[in-house]
Amino acid sequence: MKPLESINEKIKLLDENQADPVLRSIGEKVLNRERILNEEGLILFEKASLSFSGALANFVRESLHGNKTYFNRNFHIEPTNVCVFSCAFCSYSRLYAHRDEGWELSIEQMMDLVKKYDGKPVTEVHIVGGVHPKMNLYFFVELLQKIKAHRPDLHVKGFTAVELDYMFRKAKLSVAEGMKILHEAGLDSLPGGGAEIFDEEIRKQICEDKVDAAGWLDIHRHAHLLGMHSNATMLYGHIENYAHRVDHMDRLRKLQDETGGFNTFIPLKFRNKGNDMSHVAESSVVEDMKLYAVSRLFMDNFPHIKAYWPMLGRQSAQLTLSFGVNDLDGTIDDSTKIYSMAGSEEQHPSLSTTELVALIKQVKREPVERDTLYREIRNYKDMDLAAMALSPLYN
Ligand code: V47
Ligand code: SF4
Repeated sequence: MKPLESINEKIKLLDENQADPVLRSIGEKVLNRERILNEEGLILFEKASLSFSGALANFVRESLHGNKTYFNRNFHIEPTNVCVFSCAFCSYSRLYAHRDEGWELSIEQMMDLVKKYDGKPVTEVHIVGGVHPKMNLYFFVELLQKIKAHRPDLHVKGFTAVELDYMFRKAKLSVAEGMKILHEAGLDSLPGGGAEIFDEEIRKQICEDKVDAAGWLDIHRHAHLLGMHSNATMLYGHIENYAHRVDHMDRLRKLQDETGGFNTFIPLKFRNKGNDMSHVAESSVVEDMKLYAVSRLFMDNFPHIKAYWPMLGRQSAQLTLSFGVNDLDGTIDDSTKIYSMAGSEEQHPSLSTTELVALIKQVKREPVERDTLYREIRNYKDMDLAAMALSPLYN
């Protein structure tokens, strides 16, 4: 069979009803592993059936990772929810004037959290919180040094670009200088938070006063220049439209072309409880799956697409594994409040290794434990769930 005929056959298999020539040409590009343009991303959002985008996204996902679905064993530290900013979608933060309603952990308290995991097989701590006016760069340098002195092999993924931008400006340091200091103190990689939606008009309405798109991208660029990896998020399903999503992904794709430093793209579903945007309805499961599929198709230079189960709920997270997603983040151990406070169905997000492996096996994928940099630690494909459930190693 000639290559084009074979592609047409594949598209026919993807969706018998999909006769639209523009969609067919996008499908051909994807099957040939060619980059799709911004306007083609928009067409996928606007015109494609869920089955068409989903099947194509699954093709890309399986070409890159086969059946493997990654997860890690991790916990969070949220140093504080006191924040100088007041993003309209945030249910978690409290202004400094109301800090009695929130929490402010000392270094000793955070080290006690780290020590709680002594002897346990976690590989990553994710540090993220509000932007506290008094927790400065040197406070976090001390924390990082103490974590590394206590447990050198624990990967520290910490601080959104929003927290870093504030820390560096307050310390009167350039991004390059500030990043180097934190990296030398023990910061291994950056999480993807704070990106929200890059479009300036939308940003003005949902998070006006924090770091802008150019600043967010510049911080990640500097991290990549130091050899650090990072993730990127997109807060979706609120007042943005499809074009804003495509623009957001395009800016990330361009930086990734430049540096190659991003590991994972993480779409975060807007949850509407207890914040100033509670009047905005949450997106439907169909819209969620469509977004994951289009993300996989558009972000062709991002190796991984992650569904963050504490935000999405574990059932939707399982579904995403058929729509382009190949990573579910981690065990979490009920150590984050950002999503439960915003109304996620996961009010105490915690999954044992056995439970995570079972979730992945239920949808016939292959569970693979990874470290933060996606080095494989263990493949659970042939592990017996009943035996795992009885072992303290996995519960
Ligand atoms: O930037 C806050 C989001 C992010 C809400 O890099 C909300 O591995 C939905 O970025 N509805 C912080 N989302 C968390 C984050 C993250 C999470 C997990 C893994 C990684 C990673 C990064 O949480 C914020 C914001 O976009 N957020 N409030 C809300 N109501
Ligand atoms: Fe502060 Fe982050 Fe909440 Fe914005 S999203 S108010 S920066 S904690």
